[in-house]
Amino acid sequence: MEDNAFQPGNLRIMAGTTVTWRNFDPVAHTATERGEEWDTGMLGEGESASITFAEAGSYDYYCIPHPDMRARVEVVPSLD
Ligand SMILES: [Cu+2]
Repeated sequence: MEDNAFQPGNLRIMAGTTVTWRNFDPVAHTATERGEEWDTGMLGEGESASITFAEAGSYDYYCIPHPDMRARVEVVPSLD
């Protein structure tokens, strides 16, 4: 999370991968799945949280305080 954006934005990862979000901004952000299947909770400057994606699927997420911050994690069974 940097400059009020998820960087990098969309990710394509293999099932079982752990993704870590770290906040480089002075304001707090979250990474929250649209259906609230997962949520990092509020992360202040310098804080981070990790989510492990066990199952394949496409997960759109956003930041609760800044709904214009959006991205997607695509989890695939294997990377070809
Ligand atoms: Cu935010």
